[in-house]
Amino acid sequence: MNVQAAYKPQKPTLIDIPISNNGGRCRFIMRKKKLMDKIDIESPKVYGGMKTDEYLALNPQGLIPALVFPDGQALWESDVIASYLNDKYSDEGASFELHSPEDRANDLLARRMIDSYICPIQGCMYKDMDIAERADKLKRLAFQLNVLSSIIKGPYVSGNDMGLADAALFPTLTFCNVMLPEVFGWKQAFTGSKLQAYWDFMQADADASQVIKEIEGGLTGWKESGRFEQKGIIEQVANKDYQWAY
Ligand SMILES: N[C@@H](CCC(=O)N[C@@H](CS)C(=O)NCC(=O)O)C(=O)O
Repeated sequence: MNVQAAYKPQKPTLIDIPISNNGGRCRFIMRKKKLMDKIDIESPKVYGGMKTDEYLALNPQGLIPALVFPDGQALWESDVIASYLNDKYSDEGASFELHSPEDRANDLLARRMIDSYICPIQGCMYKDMDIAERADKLKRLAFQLNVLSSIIKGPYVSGNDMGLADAALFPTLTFCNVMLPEVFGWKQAFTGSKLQAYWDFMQADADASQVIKEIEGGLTGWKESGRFEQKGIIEQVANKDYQWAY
């Protein structure tokens, strides 16, 4: 899509903020492929925010991340950006290629789990919503995390090789790992044993750990600014007519 925007990137630029889990998926690939000098990262503030006409001309969904180019083109949807980076820079840095149709299918399934089932309800951990909706979505999140656990082959999502699903999963798991215990009182975020082992494995990866720190930093900011009180979440969770911990 061609746009006339006041902000003109000098090189391919990921529009993103550190707390973004969908952006974290792209930032991990950028780190693994050593693209940090080739691709800039800018906040959507350079367009005045995500809902301005300038930004909506690039990403009509008004969401981050987006990958914008000096010629005015843009890509959006983190899975699309991740696939593009893997394709465009296939010869650089780490590989995300998997070697059997079965492993590739499992990788795609895990990415579908994140994009179609988990990210659409993750807001139950931190967005405004009424108590019944939050409790229902939290229950669904607990179920989906267990489904996710069941498809992990280990040590990576699809076995011995890293795939694009590995970039997709751990940033969202970071949200769960912080907020499910701290805000909703879970004993541990990952009750599925394969998911816990997977989380431990990814946390030990230096590049993943950088992205995890970026996201955790944003979540600490939310906590310190009183977000969970302001959104009424702490008050809702005190209501024991609903189940909050799984
Ligand atoms: N399916 C989209 C989801 C993008 C998305 O929801 N991004 C969040 C940040 S991680 C966002 O922009 N939220 C702002 C909002 O909901 O207004 C993707 O994978 O890129």
